[in-house]
Amino acid sequence: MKLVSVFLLLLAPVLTCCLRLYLPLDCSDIRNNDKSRPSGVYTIYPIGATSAVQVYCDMDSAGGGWTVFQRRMDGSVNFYRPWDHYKKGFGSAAGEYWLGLESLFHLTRRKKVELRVDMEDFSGNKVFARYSSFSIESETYGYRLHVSGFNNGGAGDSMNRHNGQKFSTFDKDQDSISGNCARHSLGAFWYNNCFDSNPNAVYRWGADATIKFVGVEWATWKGHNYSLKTFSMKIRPVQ
Ligand SMILES: [Ca+2]
Repeated sequence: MKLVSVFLLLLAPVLTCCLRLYLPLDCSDIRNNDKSRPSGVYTIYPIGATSAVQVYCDMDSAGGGWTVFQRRMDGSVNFYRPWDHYKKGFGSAAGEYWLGLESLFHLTRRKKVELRVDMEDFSGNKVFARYSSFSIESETYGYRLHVSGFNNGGAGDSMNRHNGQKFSTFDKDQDSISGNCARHSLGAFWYNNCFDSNPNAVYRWGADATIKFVGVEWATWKGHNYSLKTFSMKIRPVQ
């Protein structure tokens, strides 16, 4: 018995070391480890061994390896939430969710990443926008957004207006107007004065000219009275 205990004690550091080495930081680690892995839900460790979190990995778009940090698809999750929820994340990786600003900060801090935004309307049209550089600052600096290097996949550039902005929720106003963009727009985002992109707003099934500025919008593609069917934001290390 004693010998076994001593053996396990000696083995512990080895196990700890090598298990930690194997924990994927993001979806690109998972893909690089096995290129046959399909798109789906995986566990990643964006802030180290104790930070396990489930995400959806897009292994199909442009070579795969994308870590999805925001996803809308059916209106099943309420996205009108306070700061604390946007910091920690909410929803389900198999469906609609927000990964969380703290995890996102660590993912963009450890590696240089690009951003891809995929969207679809209710007629089955699909477009995207790609940005060669994407990062956010820490909570101390309001999770300020840095996004550049736009590449058009048909969607147009609805992120440029948000570059350099801090993140805002209805209970934490860090936008560029005297009013509260998150409250006006029923969402949470890197609002400016207020937005071209409002992906965390109300899921409301397509076009409706009677209620503008509160849907899942990407203005440079569909304007401010069309709420999209699917929307996802994802990052991948720059190769
Ligand atoms: Ca304000």
